[in-house]
Amino acid sequence: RDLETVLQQALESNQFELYYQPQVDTITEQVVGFEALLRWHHPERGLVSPVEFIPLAEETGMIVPIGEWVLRQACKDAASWPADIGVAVNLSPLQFKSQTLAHTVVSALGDAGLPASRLELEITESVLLTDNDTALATLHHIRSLGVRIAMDDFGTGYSSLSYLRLFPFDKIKIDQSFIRELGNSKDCAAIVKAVVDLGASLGITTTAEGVETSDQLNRVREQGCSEIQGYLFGKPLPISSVHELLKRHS
Ligand code: G
Ligand code: G
Ligand code: MN
Ligand code: NA
Repeated sequence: RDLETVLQQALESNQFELYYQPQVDTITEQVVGFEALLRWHHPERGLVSPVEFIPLAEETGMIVPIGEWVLRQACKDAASWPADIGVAVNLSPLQFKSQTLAHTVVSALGDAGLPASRLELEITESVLLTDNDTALATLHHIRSLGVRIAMDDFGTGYSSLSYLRLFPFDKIKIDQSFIRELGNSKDCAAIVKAVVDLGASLGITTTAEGVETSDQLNRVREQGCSEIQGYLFGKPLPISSVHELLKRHS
């Protein structure tokens, strides 16, 4: 069977599941939200990483219905969490091509009963690389609903700075590669500091990704990152563990 059929059947037979990774306030160390991360329970191969199947879903176009499922499921899950806890969803460039994305977002929020302010959408610069007039218009429309837009994997692309001029992002997520080297590289520390300061002067908050040690936490806190995400506070968790964690949230 071709890939498209396999992914279609995976979707129809509920083989996809969302895991959630905590996002934590750097100062209070309280959970403020979760990033939804897709998992595929393949009947023969077991748990398949999105690194393996997202590219295939993009090639076949199946990322559009799969992405819609992710958005709807994440909004439904988040609607049962405390009102101060948000949810972040990753979007692929192809989801902007369908021209129905803004409508899908409105519909997902409405069906779940989730206020727009609790949803954040993460995009990489590749969304703005091609056909950026349509993508930009869609992004503006979605942001006008009150949904926040985050730039993911910041610093790894070709011209991240010019994208900050193209669109009023609400959040910058500093790529893990910079955080990993924080303790060993003065240059990485200087880059993280510069991104935080740049964000602050543009009114954009910053999240440090891939924080694994308390030394890294201390460093990004000193540099003024407002949130962190990483194994130090938690790996991506199944929804049952999210509910356990939230029981302790006050
Ligand atoms: O935990 P992790 O292995 O989940 O994620 C690997 C990669 O897959 C990351 O780059 C992440 O952004 C991407 N990814 C995870 N879930 C989704 C999703 O629902 N949609 C898209 N487009 N990408 C996702
Ligand atoms: O590309 P994006 O930032 O959406 O994907 C997040 C990816 O980073 C996921 O694969 C997630 O599992 C992974 N991740 C999150 N926190 C850490 C961490 O502290 N260390 C490492 N090595 N990976 C992480
Ligand atoms: Mn992400
Ligand atoms: Na990222």
